[in-house]
Amino acid sequence: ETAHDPHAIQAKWQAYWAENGTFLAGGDDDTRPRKYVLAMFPYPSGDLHMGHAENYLYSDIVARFWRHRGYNVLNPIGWDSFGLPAENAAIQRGADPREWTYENIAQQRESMKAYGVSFDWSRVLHTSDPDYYRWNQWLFQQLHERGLAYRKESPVNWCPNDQTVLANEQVVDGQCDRCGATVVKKKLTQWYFKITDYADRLLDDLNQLEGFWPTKVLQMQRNWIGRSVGADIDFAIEGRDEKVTVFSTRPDTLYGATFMVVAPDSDLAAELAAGASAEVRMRFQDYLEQTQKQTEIERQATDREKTGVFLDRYAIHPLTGERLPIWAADYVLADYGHGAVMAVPAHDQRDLDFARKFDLPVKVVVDTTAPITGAMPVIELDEDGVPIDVPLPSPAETGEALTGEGRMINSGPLDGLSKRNAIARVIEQLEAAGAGRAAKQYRLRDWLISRQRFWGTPIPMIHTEDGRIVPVPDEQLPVRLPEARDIDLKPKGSSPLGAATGWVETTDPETGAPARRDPDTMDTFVDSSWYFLRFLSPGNAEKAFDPKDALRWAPVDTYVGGVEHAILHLLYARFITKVLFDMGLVDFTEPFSSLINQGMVILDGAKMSKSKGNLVLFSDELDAHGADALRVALAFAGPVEDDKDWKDVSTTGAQKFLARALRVAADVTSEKDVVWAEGDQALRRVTHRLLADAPVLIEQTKFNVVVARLMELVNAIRKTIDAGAGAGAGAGAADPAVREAAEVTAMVLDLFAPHTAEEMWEQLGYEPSVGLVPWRSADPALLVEDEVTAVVQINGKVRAQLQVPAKIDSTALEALARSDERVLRAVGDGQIVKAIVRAPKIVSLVVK
Ligand code: ANZ
Repeated sequence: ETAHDPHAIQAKWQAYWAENGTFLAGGDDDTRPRKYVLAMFPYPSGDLHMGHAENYLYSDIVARFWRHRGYNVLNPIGWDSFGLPAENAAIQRGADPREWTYENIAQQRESMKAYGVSFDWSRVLHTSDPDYYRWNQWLFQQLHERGLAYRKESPVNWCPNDQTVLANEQVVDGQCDRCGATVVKKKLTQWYFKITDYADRLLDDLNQLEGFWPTKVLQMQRNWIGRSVGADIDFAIEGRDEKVTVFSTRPDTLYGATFMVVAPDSDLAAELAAGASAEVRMRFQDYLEQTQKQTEIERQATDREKTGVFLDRYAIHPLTGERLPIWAADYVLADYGHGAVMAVPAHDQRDLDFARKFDLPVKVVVDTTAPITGAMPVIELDEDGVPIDVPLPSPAETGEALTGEGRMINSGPLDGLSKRNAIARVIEQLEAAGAGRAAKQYRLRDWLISRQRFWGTPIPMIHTEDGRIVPVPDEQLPVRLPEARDIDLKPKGSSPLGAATGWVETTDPETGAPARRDPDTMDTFVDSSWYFLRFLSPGNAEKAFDPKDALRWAPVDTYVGGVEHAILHLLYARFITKVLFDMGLVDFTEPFSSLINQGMVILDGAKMSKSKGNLVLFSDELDAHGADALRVALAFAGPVEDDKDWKDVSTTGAQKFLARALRVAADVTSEKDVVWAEGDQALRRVTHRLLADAPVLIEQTKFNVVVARLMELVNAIRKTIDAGAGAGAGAGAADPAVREAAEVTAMVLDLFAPHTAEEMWEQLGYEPSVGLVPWRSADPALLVEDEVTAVVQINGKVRAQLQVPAKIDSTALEALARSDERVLRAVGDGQIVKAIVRAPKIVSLVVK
């Protein structure tokens, strides 16, 4: 027997699928229910890697599954083809980023095709194509029209290496998430998308996704949005007309505020210092310089020695009229809340550390030893059982802030109240005094979308000579990128497009006067924030997408991708979806109904990377083992969300399994019209249990379990064939159950090893494609559990026999016995005084 050549059958079936459009989504006239399955589209940097192999495998399993279940499935693919790596590679090699990008796309496309993914290849998109990014420009203008795209000057994250700004989301531990350089702050005027307008909806709508998205991702999104609830409190400042507002999550502790702290790098600090003595001004200036050298992380580290300067200015407590000294200290951040806090050292650890360092007063306003409703007070007893009166510790002495709950003290009208009631009461008081109100704060910041780079979507705005900023008229879209060869791409702190004179110079659409294009390009996360909608209306020249198509297909039913996108991409896509909903263009508010995050493929416990030289290359593995073996090995390697160590991924094991599967199909000798019911019952049970369980397992994304069950079925088929060899007509290879099992194997194997499955299907005498075969339903009669006969004895005499499941437990068996008619009759007026039960076989009753 010759071993099968995976590459030959791959080529054969891939050509068939392409020629027959096997996996194209059905059109408008297709009446089947629809499913939209999507793998996060790749970035075309070099060839695909093992992470992609996993990603497209899982989404393909789901897509193929739904086709068998009778759905009209859309499983499209495209490329996220703008971005820095293309540009950097281009700069290093002197190549054109466009050529580099499209060469990589061609290579990745080949790999995907060789991998046998059932994509709808008629809908391919590249975000760097003008007919895609034209709609990015449209989207930008839509946001601009609605006040959701705006310019402001503010300190931004600046990557000194890539010479561009970064969104907050792209700064990881103070470093550029692309190149690892330490990110610095720089004041620039940039374009922002007003995602903060949607903060509440972005947070609250996560509840809809509970159970459909990984809990970890939901939590990361919640933390990122970071909603805090509390109050804004206004403090009058001596020698200043305007009040200063602080945000506090603990307004209940207002009576414990003993000083105020402002962020040294805020405008407020500079202004307050400017009104102080020359000496204070100098000390403040020094301190500011020190602060600017610190990263945000360093500033927030709790174990750091507190630093700060007294500004020699005073705030007035809004309820008591006390004078509170104002300090500048770096633990207060300029861009959170209002850049100023009321310091309550008794109940906030940072404030306490600061107060102890600089000898500021500490005033306790919450008695944390007092019992509070809903919590059991901890009462310690002495030797005689008399409660020990626990004294309230002094934070000034212990150095530990009292952060727990308790009852208010030293707080005038708030005394005796719980935290919750005190918060409500103090907000009423502040409102009455015109000195405060309930307020919320978010960690989320507006989305900075301008980039000073070439390879991206040009921002479709024009700066006129008289200082207006106007949209490029719709009929002039797209604003195309110029040819790269005419431009110096080296990063120099401003967009290379600004130096492309012929490109940047334009005219004012209203007056015809000379004007300049906005030289920046958009963050590529704009491109990926709505691409899933473009797949629905491929090539539409009038619209980004047709709302009718969106109504038909969207939202995405199953989205598959890496957990590295848990915040950025998913948050932006959710935001843009809500904007499109508000525009009336889509009828849903969440883009991805369910989300699968695949684990990483690692090697010997370590992340693979080019720099470590431990890369397992996708195309190498594909060449060596063929697509099906690679797919089966990965699917079998473990639960979807787990990391998979490549050294535990057995492509040889997978190859052997596939060869066995092919062989059983080849061995079948019965005709297509055999009566399955006449086949071996034990084998039929294995087959039908797989038919019944696989749909549940697939929906639970337990793909590895389904592969294991397929292996079990193939083994069972082999056993039946071998056991029946020579046993006469209708046995062994001729057993109808063998044919049935082989056919089911082919159908289910299609999810994992589609080329082998097609080959089996053909062997079994059918026309292709096995990929479109309707799922066979399991015969309930073959699913009943194994049963055994249990006997019920009464005083030693057998009175009844019961058919019970083999797995029945003693309690259930006894209950069955006691309620059996024959048993009831035999017991009559007697009393059951004892029952001895040995599940599943015997129940012995003693009756008196
Ligand atoms: C008084 C107070 C008393 C506070 C207390 C806490 C405990 P989250 O939960 O992160 O929103 N804060 C406000 N603005 C700040 C800024 N720009 N930089 C640093 N800290 C700032 O934290 C809100 C709390 O952090 C606020 O509540 C404020 O301190 C501080 F027993 O006000 B609190």
